[in-house]
Amino acid sequence: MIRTFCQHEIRRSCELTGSDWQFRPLSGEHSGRTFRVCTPNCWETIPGFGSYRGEGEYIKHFDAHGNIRLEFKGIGHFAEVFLDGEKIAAHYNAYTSFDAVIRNLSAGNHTLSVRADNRFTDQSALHVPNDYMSYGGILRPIVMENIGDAFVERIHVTPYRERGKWNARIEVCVRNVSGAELSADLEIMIGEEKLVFSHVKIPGNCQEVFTGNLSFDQVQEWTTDNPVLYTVKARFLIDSRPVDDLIDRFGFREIRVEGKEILLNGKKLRIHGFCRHEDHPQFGAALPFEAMAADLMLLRDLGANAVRTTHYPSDERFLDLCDEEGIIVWEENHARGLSEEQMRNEHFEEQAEQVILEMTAQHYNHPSICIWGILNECASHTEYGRECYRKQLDLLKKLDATRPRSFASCMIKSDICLDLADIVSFNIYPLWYHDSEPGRYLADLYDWVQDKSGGEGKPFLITEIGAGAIYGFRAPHHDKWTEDYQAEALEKQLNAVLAHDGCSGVFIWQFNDVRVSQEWFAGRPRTMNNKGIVDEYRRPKLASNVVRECFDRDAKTQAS
Ligand code: ADA
Repeated sequence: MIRTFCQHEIRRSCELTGSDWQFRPLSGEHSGRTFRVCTPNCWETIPGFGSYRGEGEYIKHFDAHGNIRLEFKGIGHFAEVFLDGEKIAAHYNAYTSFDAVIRNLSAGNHTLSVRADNRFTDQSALHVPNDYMSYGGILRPIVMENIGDAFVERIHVTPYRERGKWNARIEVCVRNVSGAELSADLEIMIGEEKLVFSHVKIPGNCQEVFTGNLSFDQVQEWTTDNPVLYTVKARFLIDSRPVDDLIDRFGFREIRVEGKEILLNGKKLRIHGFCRHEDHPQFGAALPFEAMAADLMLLRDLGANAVRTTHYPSDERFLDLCDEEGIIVWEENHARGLSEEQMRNEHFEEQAEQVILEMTAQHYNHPSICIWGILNECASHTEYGRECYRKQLDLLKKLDATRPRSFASCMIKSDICLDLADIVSFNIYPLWYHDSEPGRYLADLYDWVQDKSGGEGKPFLITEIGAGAIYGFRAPHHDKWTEDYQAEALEKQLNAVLAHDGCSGVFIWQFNDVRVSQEWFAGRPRTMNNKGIVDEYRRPKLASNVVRECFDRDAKTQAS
């Protein structure tokens, strides 16, 4: 499955990922050997490659002809792509899509080679040894599309209310891949409403953005209780003949900050969330759609209404599910815990800003995304770090002024970037990394924020709080790493956060146990981050009952 809805009625597309791929390691003891695999695939799931850090090649033979577009949804984490031996694309970072357009392909069988490299090098400022795993391989689907001389590359829909009515500003980007100027018509439909651009001219090898507005008399808003989605269709016609199209989805909803509140359609938003890594012992980061859907059912059952995509943009199919389920999403660019020295890597700013560009362009229409985040626990306590935060938060605002921006900080009482964010967010671990009493610790931090920190008067979120537990480890002593301790700690932590009237909510760290890179390790039992409320196989720990009770109780309190 590519998306949970049909993206085309005219353009032909098919998923190239699936069976009948070959994997060849290009370094190490196994180089030269060939393995039959199915994709998407993280090579760490191939027997003998559990800790393989190096280069690998995935090969697929397929039939095609004419103009084709290949879209790669996620390759970990340096990618180079070759078609019939010719390089057609390169990309860094595993968590955003990239594409290649090939013109006038001869009819017949062709060979696609996807080379992935998951090594940690100076060229990689974002994928570094860390408290999560940087897997190698084809993490997300690859799609082949048959296109003509031009195709509708993207549609962005910005719903907004004006004089009591809902409107939508629509931007459609069309790419002319032929060498000659094209004269064409463009139709954009939302329900019965239609915009028509007639006899538009697009120069050869150029792209044009067409913008228009539509008004609506009667719409249903997207809310967490009633997440109504609408379909937008763009059709591209040459000589009145439809030659290409693109379909996307959006929701009529408005998210904004007012004083210390986050408002969804004018109503105060209360976050009962989890931080979620894309990780599974059988699939690595290449979770199949069914596994994502199962995670969301579990999250719902735990009383959650929100997910924070830690620490990188999410698979768009998971976002589709969040759109359909009315789950609030904080989506962030890719970074975790980078020191000032790591942020001074010559590639850091360009790589981090590129993720923002791709994340906002590719995920713009998802109504579930209500907060954009950046740079989890990076050096926001330093002047150099501040410059990076400022540039990235400014870039986010330029690309999308409709969503509030934030960053999760661990610079307790030393953060110097809070004035740059719309929402103030902190990661705290009382009862785990320090034995502070959660209520007092939170109140002390909150009071510091309100005292001319630059974050005073803004909404305040706890974006991480939690404790570790090894699944199945129970003991009368209830010491750390027992499920008993985790349950007791979470109860005190959640009660403290949800009782604090300055908090708009919480994202628990974390939903599921995840593998960490052995190069980072940091004393993690099992080379895993064991703070999941469910383990890596999604088996619930004792703390899951505590979370459900706390979230349900708070939901009732808020509703009363
Ligand atoms: C940090 C970090 C998380 C995780 C967590 C932990 O808050 O943002 O990625 O590493 O600590 O488990 O300690």
